[in-house]
Amino acid sequence: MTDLVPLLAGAVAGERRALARLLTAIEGGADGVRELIPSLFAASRGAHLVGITGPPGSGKSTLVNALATVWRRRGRRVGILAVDPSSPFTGGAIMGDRIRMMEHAGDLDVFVRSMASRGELGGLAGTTWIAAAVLDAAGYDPVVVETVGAGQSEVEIARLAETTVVVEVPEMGDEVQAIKAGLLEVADVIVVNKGDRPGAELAARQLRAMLSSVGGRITRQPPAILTTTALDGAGVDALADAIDAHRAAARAPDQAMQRARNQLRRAAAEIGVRAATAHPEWEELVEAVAERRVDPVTAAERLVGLRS
Ligand SMILES: Nc1nc2c(ncn2[C@@H]2O[C@H](COP(=O)(O)OP(=O)(O)OP(=O)(O)O)[C@@H](O)[C@H]2O)c(=O)[nH]1
Ligand SMILES: [Mg+2]
Repeated sequence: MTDLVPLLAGAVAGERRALARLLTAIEGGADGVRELIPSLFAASRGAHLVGITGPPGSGKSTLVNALATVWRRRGRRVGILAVDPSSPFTGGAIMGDRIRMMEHAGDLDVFVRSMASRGELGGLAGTTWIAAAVLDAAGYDPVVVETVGAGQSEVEIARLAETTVVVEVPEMGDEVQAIKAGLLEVADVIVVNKGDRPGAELAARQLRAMLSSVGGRITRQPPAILTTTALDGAGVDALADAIDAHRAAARAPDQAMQRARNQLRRAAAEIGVRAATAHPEWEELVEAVAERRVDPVTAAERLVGLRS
């Protein structure tokens, strides 16, 4: 088993090479990752964990790049994880992200990493959470996680972030209704990017009207709705303000509890599945279910030790 603790120590001491190697080990689901988690938890410096999600091509990477510029000006060290859930180890989106983030290439206080995760411990969301914790321990704050807002794992990543920014574009049109539920669930800040295109202000107004007409959001503040043009930086200062301002709200006890609940639920689900599939009677019970001798619920309860 690889001992990753020395790499963590190096990353905490500011060694970029150690940090990069550690992230590679995490991405690849190395054996030592599980044992690293308690040290990682203890090494947290309390970075603001920011999730940026939204449809493909809405300008998330460009926006993160522009945000990094603003945050650097404010003296922050910025850690960025661009998560590509669809295409592990392929060039496309990852190369694109690298190019878009090139502006910060010579800046030691911006760390950009693309991840196509295959790790254990909760799949994509679990691995991303661990990688984000590494960047936190290495002294980056904020730590920004970019994901394409398409599937369940992305929503989960958003749930783990303290502040979730959903990036939309002016042309969303009828999509507005469709995205309503998802937006309400995860967004702390909604950005209509590509503000240089027609309809951006209109789209922002529609979103505001829509969100104010929806009740039931009792536990959280309504999201701020902003317009940006990531390409030239218009509105990006205000976006950074909104994200920074949300940090305090995100750390209110009820919000922290909700995030902890989500984390624990996800970890428990993952561990439950792992325990079940590693159980010596797994194959036997699979057969029994296939032959309809046992129902799947009873079998699962037996596998996780809830029934003998
Ligand atoms: N007109 C205009 N184009 C933009 C703006 N922001 C980004 N783009 C362009 O939109 C395209 C997609 O930008 P990305 O930043 O890669 O978008 P993304 O959401 O990260 O894309 P994926 O990671 O592939 O989902 C690029 O060609 C950008 O140059 C903007 O404010 N205005
Ligand atoms: Mg991107």
